[in-house]
Amino acid sequence: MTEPNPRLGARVMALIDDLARHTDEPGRLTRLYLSPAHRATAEAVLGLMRAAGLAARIDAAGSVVGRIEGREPGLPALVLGSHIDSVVDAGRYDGPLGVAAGLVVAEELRGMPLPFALEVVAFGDEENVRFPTSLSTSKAWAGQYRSEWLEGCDAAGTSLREALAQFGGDPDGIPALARRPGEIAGYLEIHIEQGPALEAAVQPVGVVSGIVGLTRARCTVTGEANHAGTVPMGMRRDALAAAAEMALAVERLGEGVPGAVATVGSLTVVPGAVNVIAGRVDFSLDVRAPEDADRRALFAAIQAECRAIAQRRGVGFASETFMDNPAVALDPGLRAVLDRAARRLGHAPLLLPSGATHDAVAMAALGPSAMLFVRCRGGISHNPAESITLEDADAATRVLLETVRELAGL
Ligand code: HGY
Ligand code: MN
Ligand code: MN
Ligand code: MN
Repeated sequence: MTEPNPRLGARVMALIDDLARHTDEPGRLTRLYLSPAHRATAEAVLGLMRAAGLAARIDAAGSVVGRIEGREPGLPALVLGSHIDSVVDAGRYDGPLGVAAGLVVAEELRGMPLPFALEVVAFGDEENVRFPTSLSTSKAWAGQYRSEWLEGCDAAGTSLREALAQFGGDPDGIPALARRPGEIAGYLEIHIEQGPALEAAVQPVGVVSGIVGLTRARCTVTGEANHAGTVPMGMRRDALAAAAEMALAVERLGEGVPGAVATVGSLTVVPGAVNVIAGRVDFSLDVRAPEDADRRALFAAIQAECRAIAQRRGVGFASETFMDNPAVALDPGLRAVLDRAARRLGHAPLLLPSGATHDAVAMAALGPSAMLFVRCRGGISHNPAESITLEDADAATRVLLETVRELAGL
C-alpha cells in the first residue's frame, strides 16, 4: 500500500543522497571507519541531529549520537539507527537508510511527551573493512570493546589508535561509552535486506528473526619470492598458487554445509610483479552459518585444509581470527510490535533471517533489539547498483514511526 504523499520517504531519500556525497574515492562510494569521508559524514549527521532538536555529539569511538529526553529527564532510551561506514565501492543505502529513517522519526515525534528518551545513532565501524575489529563502535556501547583492537592496523600500516586520534576520537574515552544496564529501553534498526526474499514476496518490508553467526580471519601464506623465468615449476614455493588452491577449498567446503557461506573477499599478493613468483599472500576469510556449531566446524575444516595444502606445497600458513560473533535471535516482543505496526499500515511483512551482520548484534546485549528489512532491487548490496524505492523507504519509515508510537502508548 503506497502512501498518497510519501513525504517521509522523500525526506529519507534526500538525506541518504546528501550523505552519499562524502566518499574517500572519487567516482565511487568508499567511506571506511575513521576516514576523512567518515568524519565529513559524521559532521553532517551531527548537524542534522542538532537541527532536529537532538542534543548530539560524536563519541570517543566515532559514533554520532543524538538524544531527546522523554517526558522527564534521564529515562531509558529507545535507540534508532544504523551505521554510516561503508564497504569499498559501496551502495548508498547499507547503513545510512537506518540512520536517516531514525532521524526522520525523531523529527516527526519532536515535542511529544514520550515515556522514554529517544536516541538516534550513526555507528562508525559496522563493516570492519579497514581494521581487524568486530562491530567496534556499537560494542563500545555494549561494554564489549577489546583494547587490542586499538593496535590493529589497516593496509597502510596505520593503527586504529592513530586513526582515531587523527579523526578526533579519544581511545582513552572508549571504556566510558559502555551503557549501564537499564539505560537502553530498546534498539530498532531499519536496514536494506541485502537479499532477494522481499522482492520475490512482493513485500516492501520484513521483520528480521535473527542474525547469523560470523567468523572472520586474516590469513597469510608465506612462500619464497623468486625469479619467474629461472625457477623450474617443481622447485617453487609459490604463495599465490597455494592461496588460490586454498580459496577454492574455502568455496568447496562452504558448499558442503547447508545454509553456510564461506568467502575469500580480499587477497593481496607480495611483491606482485609479473616476473616474480609470489613470496607472500594475505587473504581474508569470512565464514557464516545459521547454526553456531556448523559455523565453527566449517571454520575448523577450512583451517585444516589450508594447513594441509601449505604442508604439501612447502609454504607457511598463518591465520588470525578477529571476529567470532555467535548468532543472535532478535527480541520477539519488539519484533511483534514491528509486525503489528506494519500490518496496521496494510503490509504483510515476511519474517526472515539476516545473513548479514549488523550493529543490532552488539545492541542486543543492552536491551530488546529488532530490525526491519526493506526490499532492495535484485537483492543487490555491497555494490553501487544497490537501490530501494522512495515508496519503500516511506513504508519502512512509517512502520518505524508507528512502532515507536505504539511503544510510547500514543
Ligand atoms: O558483512 C556484513 O554482513 C555486513 O554488511 N557488515
Ligand atoms: Mn549494513
Ligand atoms: Mn554492509
Ligand atoms: Mn631481472
